[in-house]
Amino acid sequence: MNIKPEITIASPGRINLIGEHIDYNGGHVLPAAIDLCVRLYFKKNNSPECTIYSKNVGDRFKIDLKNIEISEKEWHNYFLGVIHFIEQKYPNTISSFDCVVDSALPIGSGVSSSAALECGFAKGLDELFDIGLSEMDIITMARDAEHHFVGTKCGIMDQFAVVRGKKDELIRLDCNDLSFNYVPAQIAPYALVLVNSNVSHNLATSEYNVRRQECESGMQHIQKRYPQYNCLAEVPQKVVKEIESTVPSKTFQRLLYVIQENIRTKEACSALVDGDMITVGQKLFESHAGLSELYEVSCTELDFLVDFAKGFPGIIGARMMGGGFGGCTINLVHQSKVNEFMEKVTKAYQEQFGIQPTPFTVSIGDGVRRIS
Ligand code: GAF
Repeated sequence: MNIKPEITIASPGRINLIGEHIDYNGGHVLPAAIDLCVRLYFKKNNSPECTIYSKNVGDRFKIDLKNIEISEKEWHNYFLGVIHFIEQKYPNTISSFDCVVDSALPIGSGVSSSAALECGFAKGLDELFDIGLSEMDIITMARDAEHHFVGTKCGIMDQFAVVRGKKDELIRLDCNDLSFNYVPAQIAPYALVLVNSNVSHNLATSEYNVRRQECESGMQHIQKRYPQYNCLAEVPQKVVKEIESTVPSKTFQRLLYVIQENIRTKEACSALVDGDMITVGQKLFESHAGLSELYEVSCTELDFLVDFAKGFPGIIGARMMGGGFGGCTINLVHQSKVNEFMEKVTKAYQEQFGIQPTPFTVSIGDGVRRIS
């Protein structure tokens, strides 16, 4: 399906340098939008229905605006959810339209192709129908679509980075009060290399939601004794150690990880500002160890990729990125070693798992925008 678009939107994926599984615990994260985007093409139509066509799925579906309900097909829900939440806040602002989606982002790979799609879709509808959505409307509506239509109880980091991303800047976001500032991504002489493991274990959504519940229940235990704390990421480590015997051991591990990762993120951010890239890299390795051993959201393939990076000259830091159970690792690689690393990691991973990984460099780009 091809349309002559009235509006074209570019909506980027995101990286997260450090601060994983921290957003829904009210801590600090350090994401950025990247130069890889999903493009969405929009035009109004005069038919009673809307048509969405995804070039990546190779399929289309129709939407009756009077009857927006959760679909059995997951990919429909990204669009249905966004329409539902726009209609809830700004009733009767959307009329029939056609939309074509073409994504250069690998799907299910930890670069948040889903937030890119939802935010890009909301932005396109806003431009097409002049709805007047604010940036925070787009961020929260995309997040709510994910919670209530797709079923992942995600935090707000991905949508925030997709909407507020800025070329060559990381975003230091405090997920407790949503205050943020831009931090120049001065990482030279290192480059950002992602390695897509090309595995996506189907535990991803269910275990993600379980982690969130474990943190919430751990926090309730903390608050029974210490009602003054309202944000898990900022609870002092000694408080968590005090309640160790009152919570299941897995819950204790999750709490410890969150508190340590939040501290690491702040330290990495200061090191970045000071130009101390070796410390930044070290924090990435520590973050991966926590994600793998305490938070248990890594997998054999990601652990292999990070171990390989650790032993590779010219790499100062690496870790899994995003929700986990597959997807990409993020690596800080000396610019002179990028090609050699990409070649060697491909060979080693293929020999180990019989799967071809996809290594690629990324640069930091702008957030969601109208390009025509
Ligand atoms: C996914 C979620 F969508 C984010 O909100 C975040 O929790 C991330 O996993 C882990 O840091 O991308």
